[in-house]
Amino acid sequence: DPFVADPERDARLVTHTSRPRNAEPPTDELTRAFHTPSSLFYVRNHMWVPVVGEGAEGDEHAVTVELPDGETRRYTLGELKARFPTHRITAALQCSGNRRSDMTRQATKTNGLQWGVGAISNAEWEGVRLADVLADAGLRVADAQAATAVAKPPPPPDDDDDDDAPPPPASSLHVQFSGLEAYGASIPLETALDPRGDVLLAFGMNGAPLPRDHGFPLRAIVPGHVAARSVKWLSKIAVADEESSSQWQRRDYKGFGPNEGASPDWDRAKAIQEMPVTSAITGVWVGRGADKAEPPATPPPPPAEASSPTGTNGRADAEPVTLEGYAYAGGGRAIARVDVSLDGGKSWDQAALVDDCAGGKCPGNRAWAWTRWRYSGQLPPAEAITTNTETDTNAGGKKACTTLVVKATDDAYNAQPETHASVYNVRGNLATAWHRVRLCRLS
Ligand code: MTE
Ligand code: MO
Repeated sequence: DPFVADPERDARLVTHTSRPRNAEPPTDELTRAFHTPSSLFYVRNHMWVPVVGEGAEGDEHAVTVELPDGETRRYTLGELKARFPTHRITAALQCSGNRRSDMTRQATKTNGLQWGVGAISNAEWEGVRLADVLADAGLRVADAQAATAVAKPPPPPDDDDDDDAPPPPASSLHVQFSGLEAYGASIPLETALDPRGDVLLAFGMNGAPLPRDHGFPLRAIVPGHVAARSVKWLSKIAVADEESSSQWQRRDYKGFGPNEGASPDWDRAKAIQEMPVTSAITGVWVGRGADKAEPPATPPPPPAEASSPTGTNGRADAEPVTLEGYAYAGGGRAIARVDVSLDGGKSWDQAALVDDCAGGKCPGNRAWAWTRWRYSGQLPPAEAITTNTETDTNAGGKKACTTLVVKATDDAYNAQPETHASVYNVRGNLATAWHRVRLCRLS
């Protein structure tokens, strides 16, 4: 049983499967801190957690780097730490399946773990730059380009004594990562070499060595990209002329047209790399005191329960309400604006952005972190609730219900789709539609 050696986990995590471990932070704790405590950071394991001895912090763990010509170079962790400059970045990781359960509920069946809003977390990562290590291992972009040129048929002869055809771009090469337990994925070499891309071989998380669940002793961190590329328990890095052949590169983490149904054309679809913009509501407070700057000491029920008969507390008059949550855009794009609606999308207002990366709070070349947001307003009174609201008589009493909505816009003016149906794919990937929470009150 390869799972017997899996680490102890925080009891607060909401477990989807325990073997392998897949769990997300409870919604009411998800955005309590800018840096998700490592013990609450979501866990997405496809297999068991490899056992690596304590000495791995030094010389007992090594990563092998293989260049396109087949040359290899081995680096112990101790050597990586000693020979390369250390970098720190704050970056969110988000699974492509985050909010998949919303897509299932609002569109139709999806295959995969039915994550809530918590397959995302934010941490400070410490490590060395992949680009520095590749250069040290002997990778020269020109060599790399020549290596692929050899693999391609020669250009047709032409009559002028012109220059040779230009070498193929570095974009035709990929960096393949392999983990100790056989997971693998890849990124384009261009991503790895982007001087502002901050791709790390990370050994630290939130100021401590990586916890075992998060890749001890070494993982890739590819900020702004789907977390599936941030391979944990990293043992091999290969620069090659094709993507990783793993199912996680060639199959699972792709998106499809909403028409493609249960048997999409896997080979035609592009592997997910940079993430689109998304946001979610993680807390709702209703009633007196809800407009205070600080949330009440007793946390409210998580949003999933805000719509259940027992999860309601207010009366359906005009009442203060406070919402909070996160917004995140991939590719290092910053969050420009967060729009909130208290009436199902009829009218909108802007949330305050809680996190601001000024003052060295989010080290890194681009906006890799999430942005938490907060909004206080007045719920529409019951008599004003007509469209986009529902009356729920199931619970014995009459309830006036409204739908709280959030959507974010990034600094390239990318916005979230209104519906999950419009981005439906059988894998339930990139479920980034407007996040809706139904809120019912006694009337
Ligand atoms: N790396 C290895 N070796 N094995 C895995 O199962 N899961 C990937 C990625 N790297 C995985 C992996 C996926 S799909 C995600 S979402 C992230 O790790 C999750 O990282 P976390 O568990 O640190 O949150
Ligand atoms: Mo994932």
